[in-house]
Amino acid sequence: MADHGIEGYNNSGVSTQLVGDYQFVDHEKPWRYQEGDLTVTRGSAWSGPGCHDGCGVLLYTDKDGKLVKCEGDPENPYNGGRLCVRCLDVPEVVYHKDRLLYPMKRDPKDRGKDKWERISWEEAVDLVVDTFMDIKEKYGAESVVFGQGTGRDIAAYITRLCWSFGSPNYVLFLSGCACYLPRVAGFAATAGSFWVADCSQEFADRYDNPQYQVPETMFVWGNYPLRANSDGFYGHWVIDLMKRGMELVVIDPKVTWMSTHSKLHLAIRPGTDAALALGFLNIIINEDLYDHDFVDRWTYGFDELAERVQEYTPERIAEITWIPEEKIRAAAHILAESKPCTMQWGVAVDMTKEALPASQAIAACFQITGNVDVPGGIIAPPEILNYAGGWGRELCPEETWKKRIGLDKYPLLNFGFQIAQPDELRHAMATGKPYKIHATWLQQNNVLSCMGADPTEQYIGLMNCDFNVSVDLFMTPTIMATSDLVLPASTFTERDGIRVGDGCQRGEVINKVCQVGECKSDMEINLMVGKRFNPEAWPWDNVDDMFSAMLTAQTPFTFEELREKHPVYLPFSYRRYETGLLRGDGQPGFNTPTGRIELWSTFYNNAGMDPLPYFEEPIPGPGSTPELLDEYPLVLTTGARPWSLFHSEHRQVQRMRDLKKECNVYLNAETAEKYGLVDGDWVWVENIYGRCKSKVEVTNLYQDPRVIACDHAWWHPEGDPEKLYDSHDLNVNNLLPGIPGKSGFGSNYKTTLVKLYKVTPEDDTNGPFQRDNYVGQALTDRVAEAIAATKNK
Ligand SMILES: Nc1nc2c(c(=O)[nH]1)N[C@H]1C(S)=C(S)[C@@H](COP(=O)(O)OP(=O)(O)OC[C@H]3O[C@@H](n4cnc5c(=O)[nH]c(N)nc54)[C@H](O)[C@@H]3O)O[C@H]1N2
Ligand SMILES: Nc1nc2c(c(=O)[nH]1)N[C@H]1C(S)=C(S)[C@@H](COP(=O)(O)OP(=O)(O)OC[C@H]3O[C@@H](n4cnc5c(=O)[nH]c(N)nc54)[C@H](O)[C@@H]3O)O[C@H]1N2
Ligand code: SF4
Ligand SMILES: [Mo]
Repeated sequence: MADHGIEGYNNSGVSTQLVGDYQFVDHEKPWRYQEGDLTVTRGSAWSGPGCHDGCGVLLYTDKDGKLVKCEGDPENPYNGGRLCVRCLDVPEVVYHKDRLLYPMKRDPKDRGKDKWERISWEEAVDLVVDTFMDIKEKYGAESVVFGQGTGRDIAAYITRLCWSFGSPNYVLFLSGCACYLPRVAGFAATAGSFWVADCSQEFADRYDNPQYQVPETMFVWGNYPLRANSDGFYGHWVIDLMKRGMELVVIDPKVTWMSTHSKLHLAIRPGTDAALALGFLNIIINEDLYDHDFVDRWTYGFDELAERVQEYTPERIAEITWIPEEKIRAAAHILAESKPCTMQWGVAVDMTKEALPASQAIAACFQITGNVDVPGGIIAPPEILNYAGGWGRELCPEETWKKRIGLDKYPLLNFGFQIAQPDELRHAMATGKPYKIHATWLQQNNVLSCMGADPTEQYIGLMNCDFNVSVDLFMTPTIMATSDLVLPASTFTERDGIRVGDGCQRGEVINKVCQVGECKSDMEINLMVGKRFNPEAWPWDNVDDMFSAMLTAQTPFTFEELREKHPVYLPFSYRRYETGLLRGDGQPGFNTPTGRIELWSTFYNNAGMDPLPYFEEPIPGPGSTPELLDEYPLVLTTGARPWSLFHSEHRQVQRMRDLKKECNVYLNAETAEKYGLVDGDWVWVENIYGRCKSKVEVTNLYQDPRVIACDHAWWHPEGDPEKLYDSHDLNVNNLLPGIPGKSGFGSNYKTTLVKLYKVTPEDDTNGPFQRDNYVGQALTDRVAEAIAATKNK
């Protein structure tokens, strides 16, 4: 991992140029050049394996075309030569013996058995096309689901495949879409677009740009940027800024490197972030610490917000969040008094049931203090290539579009969202209601081990399908359990590509330098299959032509031109709400109906939701179900990112596994002693929904004895395929019911109530997914029953 010890990124020495509106680095060498015996290719690392960033890389290949090393590109302003261990060691991933190398099919009656038959690409494509087209004819295109995982490089191509096939059911099987979308919605609802911390990432000359100003303070909220590098935000920018004088306030139940280097660490009770933000607003408004001029001129609904936050007094918020009142007050003052103050937030904000009002409340803290669209504040990135939300929505016929699963229950989905609601879709697949799902296409998604809440219901739904296709780099528990056909995908070193979404909107190119087995890139696969579904929607002869078409629709560059110029940046300026650059109609103001930041959201109001932010106690939890505390006394958070693993990936890669050996549950010494546990004990972590196995790590990082944490997405690639690599025992999502927030967005991935007990030889497995034992009906009933049962005790 690029470490905290190394020199901060300094742009001196990298010169930049402007062409038309675009700014780019003036490279001395071409995009591919020779260095001794090795060929060096400049490019980007945007997946696979997974990552949200796509740092600038130099890929070194030998005379046989073999990748020998991957280095950070010092001329790339994004990462300035730095790389994480997962990129530095990417040759081990590329040439790993467990890579899927060719298409394989299996008889559907052998699902769960390691009985695969190698087939040719022609046969594989015929099989997909014939089966999907047959299902479409018999049951309608909506009965085929297209699912992806997190923001690896697939959204544009899988949406186009889904919609050009005619299905409206494109999905991320993540309960309540509880990653990124709630935060996007929280900002979009109030300020018309997504906003991010300004770390100078919009300028090719970075911190040297004369317009830029270093923030006085950054709030790091439910995110650990050094490890996660999430959503196009390179974590080490935070350290670059700390070296330039910026201070931190960290809101995280865990002690981290950042929290120990912060001015203030608020060790919050998981799931109560909305309450904390509303508490900040209460203090900032009641103590008159907000920016009057900005609020008067540029916001809408301030009085209503001021009234709403009166119920969230600092005393009450201290009780809810388990943060001492004086720390809450101190943080609110830092937030309001730092000029500028910025905020980098993460998935912990999305991973509570009422995530939309949480995001809205946090956004408001930075909006009413005048930190919007100022240097070093929070900024809305201009979009170079706007395909991240999907490509080609018009290809799906209106009649079928109306059948998108979840629309009837969650009207918000109609307001700019183009996905199916994942929990409703999971229920539909298990129950056949409102209609039966017959086939799935899963690309970059190991749903049974990582993404899906309630993996048993997810499993039942997949098993109910006639035909499941997966596209992946490696065999996974999901593929072993449920797939009938698997297609082998390329890593970023084996493919061409362009970066089309997520955060900092620079134009980047991914360059192919090697070939492994018969692997093909996701883009090539989708182009091949898409052409057969709907030739008019996929008119290109090859992927480079497809990329050029995407580029020239929105920029002046072809793929070959971008290859040379990569990375390119759009011009960027501040206070665009004054200059009319934030709105399509060129008028000053924000991109909202009132032209102001809507603290009282007309958008939410129109969607039938509460227009103001609020807090609801997570269920189950100490605030909502205190009666469960006797049996389930511990608050559990899950899935804090480790350095070397990206979700369920990397466990077969020895170097990465050496850095993270097992699925751990983390407890402090007091808690461990109370339950008679020591380091290395295997325990069951159990709640009212289910249980999973984890290895105890006694740590002082969770200082509150009531709070513990567990890793997510675990399986043992070295384990028995027919026991699904222990996935069903190790998956903490067995404890997560998948009940979304009122809007259909948000879900409690990071908060529940559990107990711990030792694994014994007599009781050491959940067994396989239990189709027969599964209750099957909505899990809400199970919660109600479980709570009723404890009440009756
Ligand atoms: N190495 C690696 N990088 C990744 C990923 C990966 O799996 N591995 N996954 C990628 C993906 S898809 C995402 S969404 C991002 C997510 O990246 P982050 O947003 O950083 O998410 P986490 O690491 O899950 O959690 C961040 C911090 O929130 C804290 N936390 C836990 N519960 C709460 C809570 O209730 N409130 C608050 N305020 N804090 C809490 C955790 O202790 C942790 O330190 O990372 C991306 N990057
Ligand atoms: N308990 C708990 N669960 C969580 C979370 C948590 O914090 N706690 N975090 C959640 C979040 S935020 C997210 S976004 C989801 C993520 O969930 P997913 O994104 O579905 O992650 P994975 O399960 O790792 O599945 C990704 C699969 O894609 C494959 N892959 C990687 N790169 C490529 C590629 O380029 N092409 C192809 N075809 N395949 C590729 C990998 O080998 C892997 O099998 O997990 C969620 N799950
Ligand atoms: S953030 Fe890390 S893993 Fe992701 S592209 Fe950059 S170096 Fe690679
Ligand atoms: Mo995510």
